[in-house]
Amino acid sequence: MLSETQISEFKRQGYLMLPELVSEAVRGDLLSQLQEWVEESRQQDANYGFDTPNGKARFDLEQGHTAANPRLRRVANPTDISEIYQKLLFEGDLPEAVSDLIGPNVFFHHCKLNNKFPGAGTRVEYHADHPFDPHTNDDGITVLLFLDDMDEGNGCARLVPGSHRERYTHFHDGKFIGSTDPALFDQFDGRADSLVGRAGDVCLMDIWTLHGGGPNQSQDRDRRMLIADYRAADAFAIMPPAVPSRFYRRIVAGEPTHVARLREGTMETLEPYPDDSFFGLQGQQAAGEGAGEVAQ
Ligand SMILES: O=C(O)CCC(=O)C(=O)O
Repeated sequence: MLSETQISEFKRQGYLMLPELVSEAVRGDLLSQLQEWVEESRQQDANYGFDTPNGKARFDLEQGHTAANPRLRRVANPTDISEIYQKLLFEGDLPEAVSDLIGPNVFFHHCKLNNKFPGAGTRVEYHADHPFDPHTNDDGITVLLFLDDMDEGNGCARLVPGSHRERYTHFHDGKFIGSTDPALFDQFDGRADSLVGRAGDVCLMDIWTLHGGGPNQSQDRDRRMLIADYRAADAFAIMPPAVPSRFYRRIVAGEPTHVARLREGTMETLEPYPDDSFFGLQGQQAAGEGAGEVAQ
């Protein structure tokens, strides 16, 4: 599906844009499902939905969430509760494009839906994805599907080209903090590309590429993005998945294997962290958490 030129571009910059990959009809179905979850969230006042494989909350609410002003900022593994998401992520163009980059045998690792609603204060601090889920090798892709038009005004992601060839610790004082050292954020901002695009576009990102992004400062523009993590079938986790899906290790291209491929070198490993929220781990409180309280 991908040309040699596209594959070279991916290898050079650590990401590749595929414009207009997902149709308006499919996007409409994904968004209607999200809207149902937003409506349901009106009845909640703290993170909820603990029917997940590790008992952490599926639905993450930003501080300030109320019934009148719902602030559902993230849904972990929408695939686990919606067939629309399964169909898109397990069949067709997305697994095919991923296998063009990391080889014929690919498994689905997990996914999440990030909802930066207008006025959302939530940011994403610079991090790579592999340190959250280290495996025996690094052949993995994160797919970013734009569900809305995105630019800096509504908090598009920022990707640091070339950073997939660099390594930065995600630990501070011996603790996994879910981001690189905050002292480096300005430097990364100076190097980053703003991931500007239209609804339906897809970005394929190397799991070592540093990425982050600011809040949605617009008054009326949603910024909803589906994020899915895929790995080569011969990559085996060296710790349990951070956001486990009930479809974890489902083969979406090629064949399964029981033979792990190892890469040389070193890698940071982490204990499963207690936060149920990615944003909590990065130091941003969820609804129901008191001011000044440290997320555990
Ligand atoms: O929503 C975004 O802009 C990126 C989020 C991200 O990197 C994540 O949730 O892991």
